[in-house]
Amino acid sequence: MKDFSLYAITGEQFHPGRDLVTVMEEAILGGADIIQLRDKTSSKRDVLEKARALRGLTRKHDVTFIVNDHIDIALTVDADGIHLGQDDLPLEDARRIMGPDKIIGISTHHIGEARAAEAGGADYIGAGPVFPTKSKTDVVDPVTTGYIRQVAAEIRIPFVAIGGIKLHNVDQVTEAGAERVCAISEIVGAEDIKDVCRRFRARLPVREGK
Ligand code: TZP
Ligand code: MG
Repeated sequence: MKDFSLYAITGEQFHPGRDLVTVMEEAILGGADIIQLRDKTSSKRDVLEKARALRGLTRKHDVTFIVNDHIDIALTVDADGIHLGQDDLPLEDARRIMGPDKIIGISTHHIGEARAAEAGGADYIGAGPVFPTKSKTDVVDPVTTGYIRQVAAEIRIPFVAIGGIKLHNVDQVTEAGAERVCAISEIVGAEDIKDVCRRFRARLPVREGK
């Protein structure tokens, strides 16, 4: 997959009254180089519509586009890939459906899950929630930066730190070994989204992606 640095995930509850595509375009213009559509509440039709719109946006800017949960929607809009949690379709089955060229990302909360994802052919993993977060409804204890250190030391595929990551604590995750970070609320809930993304990018190692 094309490498990336700053991963922005949608969270429409954080920008009431602001248009989804406009918000995500601001993130891209600020330096987000991978975008994920994550929508746990809308109807399948509505998620599909949003996916089409974001596919158009991400093509325009040549950034990677990932759909959370819905493999059928990812394939329908020709997204670059899918992101799956531990309770979603197993990696092996998802790979069979998506084919060898699509990106599959897997959420992990401990090193056993990270090892399994790497061994199973995931393209990247998410590691988190590093810090407490209000963006995820199912309660999961924070994995802390200790988990980031463990993943950085052992896992060879790209990993992205996620969960409660803000401009004020991003240095803690990069010091623990994360080269890529992901955020929802800090990015899409910001008044000046572009500025927040620029500030994140300035704290991350420069990558080829964009
Ligand atoms: N997976 C682990 S934490 C999280 C997800 C989707 C939510 C991250 O949101 P925020 O607002 O950046 O804490
Ligand atoms: Mg899921």
